[in-house]
Amino acid sequence: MGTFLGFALTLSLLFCMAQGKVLFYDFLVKETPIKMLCETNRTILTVNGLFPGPEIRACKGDTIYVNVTNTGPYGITIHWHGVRQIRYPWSDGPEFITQCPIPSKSSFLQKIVLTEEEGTLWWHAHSDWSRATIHGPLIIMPAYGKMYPYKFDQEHTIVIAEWYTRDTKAIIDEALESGGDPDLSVAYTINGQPGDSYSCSNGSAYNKTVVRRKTYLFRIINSGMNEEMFFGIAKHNLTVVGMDGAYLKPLKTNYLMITPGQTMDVLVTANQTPGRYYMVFSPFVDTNAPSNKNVTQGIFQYNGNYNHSKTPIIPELPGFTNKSDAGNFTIQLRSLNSKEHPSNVPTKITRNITIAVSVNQQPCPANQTCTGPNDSMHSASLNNISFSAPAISILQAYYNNINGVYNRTFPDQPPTLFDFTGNVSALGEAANVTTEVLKIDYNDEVEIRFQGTNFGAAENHPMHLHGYSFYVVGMGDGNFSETEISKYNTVNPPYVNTVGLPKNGWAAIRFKADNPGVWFMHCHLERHSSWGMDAVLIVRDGKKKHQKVRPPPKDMPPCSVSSS
Ligand SMILES: [Cu+2]
Repeated sequence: MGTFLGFALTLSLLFCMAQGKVLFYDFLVKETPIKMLCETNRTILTVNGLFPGPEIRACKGDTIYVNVTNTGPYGITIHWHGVRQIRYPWSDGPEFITQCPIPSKSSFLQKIVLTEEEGTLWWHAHSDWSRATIHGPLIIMPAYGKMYPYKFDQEHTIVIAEWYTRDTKAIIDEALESGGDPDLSVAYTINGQPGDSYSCSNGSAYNKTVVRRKTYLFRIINSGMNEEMFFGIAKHNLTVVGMDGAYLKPLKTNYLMITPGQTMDVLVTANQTPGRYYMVFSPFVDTNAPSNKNVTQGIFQYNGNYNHSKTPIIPELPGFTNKSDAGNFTIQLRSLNSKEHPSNVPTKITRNITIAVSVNQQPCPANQTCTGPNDSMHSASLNNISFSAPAISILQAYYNNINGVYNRTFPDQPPTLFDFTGNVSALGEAANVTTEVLKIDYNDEVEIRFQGTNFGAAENHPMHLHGYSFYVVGMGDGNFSETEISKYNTVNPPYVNTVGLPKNGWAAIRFKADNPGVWFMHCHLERHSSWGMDAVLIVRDGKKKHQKVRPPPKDMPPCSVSSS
């Protein structure tokens, strides 16, 4: 009997045994002691005492309830990254966009409505910089009776994170007050382990034991705060088969580049001489801004008899600054576009938006000392608007018709046209600090062209949209030009929730606005988002009953309680 139960449990981790299940999870946010590298006496905020946090595992189309109880010292929110939350933005999570923080010593029952998502997603805190330690996998298997479009023997989740030596809320609070750079992370971790390249690691590293000739599905999540990463395993090919909760046309490569916010599903076959091989994440740094240039190493280790004491073989990865290798990987990605998983790229665009993406500087307020560039304050913007969060949530203001919380004048085009990626030194670098939303009609077919600019420390910006995945129909260096439209891929572009906008380049995305609600759109580099590289899309209700935002739950966290 015990064997049978064990067998059934193992099966349910691999295949879905029923359709449209309702699942329940408990998340306890709490201060947790942790030993990391040379720090022996640290406390971090975790969910259920785990770093990375607990896995949520569901099937396509399931509904998940997560009872989030906050016992931490300040308010937090949790976001289900890549879940569309059709007609139900109430549980989406970004603070002051769809809810106020869950106060200390209280709970919020969040409802995660899965529909089309299939593959690897993740969840993370979406308040201040708490997501540095509050994050974990959200794995969605094919629906009951359906198969993966590829074969593997075993699966395995890899969560990349950045380790800071201080409380991350204190780091960002201080940086925003002084206008200076926030602390850099000091290490990258693989499933909570920095690996043997760091002092005090005592030679320990994350270790995945493999069996020769077996194929492994690696579900890779970049929960890092501020850096894109290259990844590779010495001597082994990677086949990328999924991204951001959707399937890709299999792409064989010996390295990949993954931005913060992105997830990738990768097949690896253990087909080399039995031995120990390093798997390495190394940052992609295409900017003059300060950055953590360490790497993190885990070990891909064959079982069986061979000389285990030999130093593992190191993979050859692109150098830190190799923009062309980063781009060459990204532009090869295609969606699977099979009969069972078709692409539906919008082709009758009814709303065309161009958004200039900039790193700015704001003048230092009178009677204050600022530690940003040239004694100014760091800032960032979309279409020259540096987003300022209101004191109550935009969703609550929108739903309840409360005036004075936000303006509706986010422009569809950059307010001034200039050579975005050229010499911008003669132009002023300050943006308008304000709270604007972009209103979109239900069922609009939307194209957004993100245009990078050369202000400040230009770099790759992983632009993330809540409430939607979108097709990346085009991408390139320099300024966008209309001649690019004829080169768009409208057949099988990748369907993702986060696109790495190339440094001083552009990216064009398309989606059908079929999910009414209030949806955050922001750079997934935490320092840029904190500096204002954010916008809010309000997709209006449709005319029919099933095209409207559902009513809120009764236990929405109150907005009157201060979060700090
Ligand atoms: Cu950015």
